[in-house]
Amino acid sequence: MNIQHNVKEIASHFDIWGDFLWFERYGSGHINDTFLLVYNQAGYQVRYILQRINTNIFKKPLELMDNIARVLKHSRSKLYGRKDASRRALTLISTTDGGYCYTDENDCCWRAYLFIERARTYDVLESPAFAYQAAKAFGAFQQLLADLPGERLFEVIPNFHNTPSRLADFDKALAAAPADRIEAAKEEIRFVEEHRHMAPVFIDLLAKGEIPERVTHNDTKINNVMLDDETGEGICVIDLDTIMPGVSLYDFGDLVRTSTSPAAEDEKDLSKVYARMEFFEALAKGFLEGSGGCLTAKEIELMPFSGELITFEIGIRFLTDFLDGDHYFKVSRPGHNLDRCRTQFKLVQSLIDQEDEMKKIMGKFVK
Ligand code: ADP
Ligand code: GN1
Ligand code: MG
Repeated sequence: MNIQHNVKEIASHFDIWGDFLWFERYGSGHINDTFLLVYNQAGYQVRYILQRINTNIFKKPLELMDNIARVLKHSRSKLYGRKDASRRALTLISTTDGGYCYTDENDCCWRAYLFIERARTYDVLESPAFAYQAAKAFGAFQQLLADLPGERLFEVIPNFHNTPSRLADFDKALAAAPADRIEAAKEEIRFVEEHRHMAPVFIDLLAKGEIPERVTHNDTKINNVMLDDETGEGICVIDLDTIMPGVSLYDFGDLVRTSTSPAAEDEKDLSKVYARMEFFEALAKGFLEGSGGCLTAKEIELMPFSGELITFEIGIRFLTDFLDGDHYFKVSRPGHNLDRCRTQFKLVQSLIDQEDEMKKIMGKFVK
């Protein structure tokens, strides 16, 4: 879906001075629409990010923005006095009437951020050094959220990482799916059946109090952290829409899902999809260091399994959307969601096959 927006007019509702020069679509996210804005401010080109929040998915954008504002205020308090604070935490731009969200005449909700310069995101990683840096930043983010003051954050999408509930959605979609889609996905449907026992592991442990509920990011895919162009350091965690109460293992797992394979999430050649153990090692080291001792022994023990579980969960979500007619994730070709599902399940298998190796790697970090 490629909706045309009057971006310049929408941008005029934010507190940005200078002359609007141009804009372009930006990023490769599956949910929101992101634009880069460029202004002339006293002879300098200054950039901003403008985003349309997808309100089909995020039904309560004001509560969502309230979560983000609280987290950013907390980050800022920890960065107090640092010259580079505006590169280390997102900075929201107020609307001209003092809010954080502008609602246009089509009821679309918009927000704007300062653009973080001299840093970038990667969809696929080429070096374990980057995996280490990215995981360290997400680990530090986990630690930062551990003492977020105030009441429980708003649950932006209930059951977001409740794998059994994702499985139930899949069962419903399968029951209603057209025969041609079921036929196209028969191998993947079988994979779900063979692995459905994995689904409840984290939710059950959470219910039993064996792993804690925390404030978590919930979308720690590798292109949601900005790495510094010069040093490679993970300087800023972005894409904060899904911050809410959750399980930290899903955050570590999503790093495994999106960093260990050398192939894109929608790669058609499945021989290119497999988990690289040197990347797993870099991720584990970075996440443990970054989180600064805030994880429990049980959470650490389950880190190898976390990549398997979330990759299975996201594969189920892509498959569900395929069976359901592709309404949730943005797609740019027929069968796109099925291709994505296939890479996920190939990666799940590769991770399962190397679970002993992952456990051995963890032994290097814990006594
Ligand atoms: P989505 O929910 O669609 O994934 P993101 O918030 O992750 O949206 O933004 C999409 C991309 O835009 C990111 O991967 C990143 O490359 C870029 N981006 C987002 N916010 C900023 C920012 N403040 N500064 C620079 N680049 C950004
Ligand atoms: C979506 O917005 P983006 O592209 O960062 C999705 C995640 C999935 C991811 C799969 C709100 O993330 O949950 O893991 O696609 N976000 C939402 O790539 O559903
Ligand atoms: Mg993103």
